[in-house]
Amino acid sequence: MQKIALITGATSGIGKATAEIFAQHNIHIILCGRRQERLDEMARQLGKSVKTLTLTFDVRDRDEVFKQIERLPEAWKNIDILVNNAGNAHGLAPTDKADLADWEAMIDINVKGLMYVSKAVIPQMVERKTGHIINLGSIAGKEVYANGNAYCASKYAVDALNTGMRLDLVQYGIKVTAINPGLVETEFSLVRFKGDEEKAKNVYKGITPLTAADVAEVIYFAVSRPAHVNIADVIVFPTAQASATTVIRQG
Ligand code: NDP
Ligand code: 8X3
Repeated sequence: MQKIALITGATSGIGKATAEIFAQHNIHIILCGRRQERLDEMARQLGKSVKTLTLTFDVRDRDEVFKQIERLPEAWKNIDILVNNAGNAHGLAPTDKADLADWEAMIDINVKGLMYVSKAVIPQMVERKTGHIINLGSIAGKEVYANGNAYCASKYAVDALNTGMRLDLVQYGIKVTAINPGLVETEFSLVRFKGDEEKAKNVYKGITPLTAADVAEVIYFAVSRPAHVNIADVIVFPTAQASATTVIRQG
């Protein structure tokens, strides 16, 4: 039977690459994000090989999240794989200078948004006693670094939610996996630095960062294990990185 995956943040970076690799392996996909045009284009591309459906919502909008997931057509209701990927860093500033609105955005999107989507999707997995939830954490959810403050807090929360989900849902045969990447070149740094391309580029200067496809391959590896195997928690670094702040740059 063909599986159905719901991927949040499918318009860019890791979510987009995950949708692409899932499509290559014949998994039907519910593509979620805020940028409708990008979702439409992805649905057009991936729709050549698998069935796709797009849902446009901001994960911060609790009512909209529940409304759209509850209203899924019958054929799409049984979601086998949930990829909780939507999220970003907003700002990189010390605690005393950081913008409180940025802090709120990261908690609202990375933590509360992930909670809303999970609570909307999990009941049918519990009822069917099957499912796989992939939570995108980060090395920032394993180590706090200077100026990382609220982004790290949001990813530590994802780490705790991931473990909590695994403990609570194991009785239903639901797999829960955390994928925790280090430096991946996507739109992530552009968002963190509010569109400043120079600053975004500097994050990856002198190293070969991970690509979104590198991370997507790890996600696909996790979802393609046999029924009795759960990849619980993975850290993925570029070779030049050994911790959140230990990065060997050339030149
Ligand atoms: P991108 O900026 O490339 O992608 C972020 C995705 O999240 C976009 O598809 C965006 O879609 C979606 N998104 C952001 N805010 C919202 C929102 N409010 N509602 C709905 N969707 C939203 O970044 P990445 O692909 O790098 O990031 C994906 C995940 O991986 C994040 O959780 C990030 O924290 C994590 N991560 C990234 C790392 C990196 O170095 N890049 C390292 C470790 C973890 P749209 O704008 O269309 O809504
Ligand atoms: C993204 C990786 O190092 O910018 O989660 O926090 S880092």
